[in-house]
Amino acid sequence: SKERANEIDEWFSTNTGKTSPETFGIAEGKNLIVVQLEAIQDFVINREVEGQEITPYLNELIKDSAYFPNFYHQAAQGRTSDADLLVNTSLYPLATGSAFIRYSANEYDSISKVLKDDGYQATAHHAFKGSFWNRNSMYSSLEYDQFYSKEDYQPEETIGWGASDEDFFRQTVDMMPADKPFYSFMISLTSHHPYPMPKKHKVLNLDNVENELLENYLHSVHYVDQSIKVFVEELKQKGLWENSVVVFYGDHDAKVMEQGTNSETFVTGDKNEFELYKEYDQVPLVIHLPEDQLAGTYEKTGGQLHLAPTLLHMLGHETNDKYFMGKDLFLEGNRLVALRTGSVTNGKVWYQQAKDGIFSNGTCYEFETGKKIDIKECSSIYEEAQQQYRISDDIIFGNLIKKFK
Ligand code: GP9
Repeated sequence: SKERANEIDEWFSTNTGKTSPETFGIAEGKNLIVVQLEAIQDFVINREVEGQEITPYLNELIKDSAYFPNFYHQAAQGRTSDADLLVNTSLYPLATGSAFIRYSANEYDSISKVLKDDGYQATAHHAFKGSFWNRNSMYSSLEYDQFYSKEDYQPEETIGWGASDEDFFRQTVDMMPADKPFYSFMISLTSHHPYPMPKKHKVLNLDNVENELLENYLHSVHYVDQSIKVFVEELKQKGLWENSVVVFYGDHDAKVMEQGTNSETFVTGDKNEFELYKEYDQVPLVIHLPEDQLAGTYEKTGGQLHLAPTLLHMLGHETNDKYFMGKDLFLEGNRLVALRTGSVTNGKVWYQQAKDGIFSNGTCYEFETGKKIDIKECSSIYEEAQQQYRISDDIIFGNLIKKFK
């Protein structure tokens, strides 16, 4: 109804678009390179197994970057495509199915559109079939100048579903324009479940890891880490590293926590129930800026929904006339993180949904201590999450952004 549309429009004008004065325009005119990493979770960062670092390169890179260890994926059934939607359009994924498949013809606001209006070239890169997750169609709605998919890559090595990440990264750098500021959105692939790796890439000694899925995952993650190193070196060689904001984040969980196996103990150690819930949805977020600006560890909570305004603000773009639901991560305090799987946090309390989905059957934890507290303490963040899902769903189901304009 018209009334509901007005209500939603009003919600955006009062709740979103605020910029952080310390970071607004900090990377004005720079390129933006966003790398969505397949199934990379945060528990591998700064983690050793039998004396070996799993991600030695990322562990170094985060020292020169803004690193958010308390960052969460918010993907649902649409998995990789949901993470893409969250990051590029700052809307929530649907409760069922993938918006990429069900609503690709909609009008969306997106990082690509904002930057293209400013003269950037915007391209998407993923070395798999262009039709997968209906990307061909969705990316034309997001108005990328070009989507480079499977046929555009000539891999020297194929791992799992397609071109090795190393080939993908190298060849994507060659596709980046030299004459114009650009936005490159890239989706890696090698670390896809169930993480099969050729023998020559299994370089870690994992003799004591009994769970095969976890073992393959760790080998795969280590390989991706080393491919990122190649990627960054290539960017440096081309003079792009110092002219670009380069972002890495994990798209969704890796499904390696199997109850009662040593994969669970590896992942969880002696963590309590609450820490376990958190860790299950934590993915790393690493934002590298020219001259290592803003380098440091940011413990505040945040999620994929918040990236579009954060990055656009850094590049000097206001977003208050856009329908982005997220908020700048560099604004003071924690961001609300609502996971479509039923958890919600604001960095003070954490709501964990029960299997039946009934609010009062869920559990409320104090974020700082992991102690269970009265469920009422979680009711306001739960309500807020529900309200935001309704707004996002109404926008997508009703193609409202088109109507608002
Ligand atoms: C396929 C890749 C994997 O193109 O992005 O998608 P997922 O199965 O992780 O959703």
